[in-house]
Amino acid sequence: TSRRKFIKISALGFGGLATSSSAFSLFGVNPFLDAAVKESIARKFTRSATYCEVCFWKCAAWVYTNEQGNIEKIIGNEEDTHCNGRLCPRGTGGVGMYTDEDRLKTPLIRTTIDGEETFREASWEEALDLIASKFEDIKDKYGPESFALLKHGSPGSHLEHLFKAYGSDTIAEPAYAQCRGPRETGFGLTFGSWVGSPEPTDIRDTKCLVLIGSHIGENMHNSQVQEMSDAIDNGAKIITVDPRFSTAASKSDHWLAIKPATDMALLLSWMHVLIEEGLYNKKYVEQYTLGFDQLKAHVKTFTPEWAYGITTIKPDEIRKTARIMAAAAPSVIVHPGRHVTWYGDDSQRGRAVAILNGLLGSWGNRGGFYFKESLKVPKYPHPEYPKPKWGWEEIGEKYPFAQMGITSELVKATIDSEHNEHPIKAWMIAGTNLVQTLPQREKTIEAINALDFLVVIDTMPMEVTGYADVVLPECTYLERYDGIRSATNRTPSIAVRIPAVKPKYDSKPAWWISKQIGERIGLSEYFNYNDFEEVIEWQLNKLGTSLEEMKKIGVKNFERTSGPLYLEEGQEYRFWTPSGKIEFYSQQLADKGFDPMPVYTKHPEPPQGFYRLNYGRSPMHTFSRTINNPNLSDLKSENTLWVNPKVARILGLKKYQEVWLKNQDGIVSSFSIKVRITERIRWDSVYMYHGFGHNNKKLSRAFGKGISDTELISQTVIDPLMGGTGLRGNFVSILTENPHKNSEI
Ligand code: MGD
Ligand code: SF4
Repeated sequence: TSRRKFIKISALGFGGLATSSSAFSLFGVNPFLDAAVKESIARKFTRSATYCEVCFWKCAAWVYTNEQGNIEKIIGNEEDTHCNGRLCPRGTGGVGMYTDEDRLKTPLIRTTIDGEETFREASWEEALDLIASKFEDIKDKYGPESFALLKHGSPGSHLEHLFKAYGSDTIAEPAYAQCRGPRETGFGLTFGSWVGSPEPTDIRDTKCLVLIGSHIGENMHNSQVQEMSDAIDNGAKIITVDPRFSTAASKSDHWLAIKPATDMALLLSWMHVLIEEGLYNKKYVEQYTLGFDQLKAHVKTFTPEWAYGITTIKPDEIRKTARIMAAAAPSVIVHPGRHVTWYGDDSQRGRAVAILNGLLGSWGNRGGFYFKESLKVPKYPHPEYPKPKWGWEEIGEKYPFAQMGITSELVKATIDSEHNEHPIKAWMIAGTNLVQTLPQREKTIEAINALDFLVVIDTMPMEVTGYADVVLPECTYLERYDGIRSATNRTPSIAVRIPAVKPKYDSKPAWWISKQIGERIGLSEYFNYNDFEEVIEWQLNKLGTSLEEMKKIGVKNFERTSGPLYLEEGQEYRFWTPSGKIEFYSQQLADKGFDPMPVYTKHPEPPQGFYRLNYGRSPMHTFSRTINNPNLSDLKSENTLWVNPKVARILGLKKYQEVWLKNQDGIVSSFSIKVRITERIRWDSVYMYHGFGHNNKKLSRAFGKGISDTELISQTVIDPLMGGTGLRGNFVSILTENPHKNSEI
């Protein structure tokens, strides 16, 4: 049946890779290799341990290199409890990040030749000297706080060390305010604990999984996808709430095709049913929660009939699904989602999801949320960091529940730095393609233009590198050491990243770059090692192992020490909230003038002739970083525009017709996109995969392929609790004539 096909998501990907690239043809279906084949591989090839950097799940893997020193393949490390020994298709294709001939090859410095700005190649010596002099200049003129770091992924931690040693805590990453931040706030306020990554969702043992705009399967978070297919095999009920018939929806018992932007009404109504029908987990609620009576009164009027008028989901369907959850409770998961910056009330929606889980008693129970554990990797000794006079917390608007730097506030403060008591004058960008990642692109560019200095560290010539004063080519994860991966799971594990090959071209690892800059600006004592290998060795020794051992095994698993995975029957338990209970009613919110319990707010709807711009992940790609990867681009080279047949009829659109999009503010897409006519999307929305539509011509495979959703996001709604950027309130009209006919892009 179609439910079983889900498992093949990964098999499909591997199959595709096997035929699409000669490097993979030999061992394309790697997760299923038998022992004999593996042994013969081991004899022919050298293997080195790594963990994947194609997304941030960090699955441990073996990299096999042949006698000529070329990487032949990457396969999952069987001992890794974090990924169960399997990689997703992107991870298998990760070698493309190394082989990509478009990679940055040498440091570049902006210069003007004949009145034209261009890059010239430079030596590392020259580029690093220049950067170091800028670090000194900014410090002398404004203080170190005025140099900001915008980062993502492994390079970020090395550079964060440099910045903190230098005296700057003006640091932010898009994975917070443009991604997971709101759910962390919502769950933090309710359970006193962040969800974190990976989510401690006990999907393997669940009886009911509820996905709200979270499309596991396309959102290829390896072990979650594996656990979800196991859960399906075990007969778990899947309920998917999505305006789009996602892959997860196609495997679901119930697909609730909700009207976009109305999820809060559904969540409140589910609470209403659970409480009014007495289906909530009474023992659990009594023992562990606070504010049930207030919640009961609060949701009294949120009947399924009320929600129907808002969400377009039939009252019967709302009741039925609430009863399914209750029947499965406490082995039920209302998934917190991952990319949750949608409509600006996202932390409150996170709260609603958390409260629903509280009513069902899923937190701390088998098949719900387990108590996660990780190993603390000891810090390599260094002098204390100086205390910055100000940092990300002082910049821009104040959000009382923000716990990390807010990228968009940093951008705003940079634009405004002339009139700002906390001026931001220079940026280092590492591992994030900010121009393609933050909405309101013109603001990011305006901020960049206002800077005294911009250095970008990347592996590829991306959109953002084009704006830099200095570009530093980092080598890929396959060519470098990085910090120890300590995974947070049912049981702790660590994994190491050892270079499988020498850095190609003139590229260098971020740890080396940080050390070189640090030494040039008098911070040598923070970099008290010759090679990062020494740092890892020291840390591994403290953890009772060694680099030598880890090179052989790649991953080390540890026993739990924090106690059982789940609550024992009736166990006393103190949650990390002020009251020690799961807070249905949040005094913390009330004290700061926010709604202590979530409320439904109506969000703008598409004007006549416009459709809501909905976007999500492609299983073959991670944001914009993989689109040019030769292996992954082979599998999916461009995005398409999902359009409902009704809309196609009205507009006279044909299958695969080329169209352009224009948003509510008159912004027109740079490139065209092909139409995919499908019932899988509601008539009031269109959908596309995120990450495409690159406009850097240096990306030979990705340039001009498909449309960038980010480019069309000019309206945002900011989450007042933590500063998250709500991205889903944009509307587009579909143009069938090329709007750029007379202009060159
Ligand atoms: P990418 O666009 O993939 O993701 O935002 P980003 O982190 O900016 O850019 C990653 C950059 O890192 C690329 O330039 C890549 O070449 C570079 N890179 C890859 N590997 C390395 C390396 O080893 N070293 C260095 N130095 N650089 C490397 C992600 C962010 O985007 C997130 S987390 C989310 S959830 C949001 N998603 C999202 C969305 O779905 N839609 C829209 N419109 N915007 C979004 N923005 C957010
Ligand atoms: Fe790599 Fe896939 Fe794991 Fe992400 S989920 S780390 S891309 S193998």
